[in-house]
Amino acid sequence: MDSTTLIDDIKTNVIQGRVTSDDEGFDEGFEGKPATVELVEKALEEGVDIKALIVDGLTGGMNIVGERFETGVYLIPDMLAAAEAVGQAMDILSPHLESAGVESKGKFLIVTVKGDLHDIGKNIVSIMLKGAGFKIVDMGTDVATDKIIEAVETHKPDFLGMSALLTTTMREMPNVIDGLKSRGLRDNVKVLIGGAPTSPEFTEKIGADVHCADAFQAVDYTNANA
Ligand code: B1M
Repeated sequence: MDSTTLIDDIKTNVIQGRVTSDDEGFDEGFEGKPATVELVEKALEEGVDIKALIVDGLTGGMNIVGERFETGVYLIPDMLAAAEAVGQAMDILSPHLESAGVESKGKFLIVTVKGDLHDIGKNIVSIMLKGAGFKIVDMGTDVATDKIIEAVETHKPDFLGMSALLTTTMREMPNVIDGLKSRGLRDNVKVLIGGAPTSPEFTEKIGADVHCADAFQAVDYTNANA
């Protein structure tokens, strides 16, 4: 099987919410066929480009899932099944993205902001940065603004990455930046933001340092500013 077909198959299986070959999928005809986990393992064996696998296969699949949710074709359990498939795929890919024994280039604190439970994108960013040689402090999802500011004070990270997937929760980002300013911490840390509703314009407006459309932009920025 060529690598494009393999990546397309991974994307299809994410859309079908199929983690392993035991899962039926939403449409007919998938029973018993290799699913996301088996296909990702095969892709690794065949030396498929991991970046293309993540961007076109996993993220591409989740984007279609999002469109189907928006148009009412998929419900929340369907989104969760797809999210589980991507999560397990990233668990398999993670050791291949983390370069062993690399001296830390700096400390990176990463969170999903208050009120927001989406963590797939944040986790991909974390894994990629770990692979690029940064020490990661991952505070998880739905992290209160005060807790983020306290963690910047305690951990003294070189970078703070904030993720928000909801138009309502992205509004917490300027609160974090204002809190950092009022505690005299803003100049000690570079602030990166990401997540579907964020944009370069929003980044400028709230006084963050950089907008990252994907995990690769986060790696490029941190490497350039380490
Ligand atoms: Co939610 N959800 N969801 N959801 N969900 C969206 C975001 C939505 C756009 C779907 C839609 O309507 N089309 C919509 C938001 C609408 C809006 O605000 N405008 C939405 C909604 C409405 C909701 C609920 C409110 C639904 C409900 O309950 N009625 C609810 C909210 C829960 C909450 O957070 N409080 C909810 C719940 C969920 C699930 C729990 C079911 C599940 C999350 C599971 C999980 O994360 N563990 C889920 C999912 C899976 C999605 C979609 C389908 C996929 C998100 C995703 O994982 N994308 C999403 C639709 C979509 O985005 N197409 C949707 C793949 C991921 C790799 O991309 O997260 O963008 P992304 O991350 C990228 C970049 O953005 C960037 O790099 C990443 C990797 O390349 N990036 C960063 C992200 N963060 C970064 C931080 C950085 C740098 C880069 O810092 C350095």
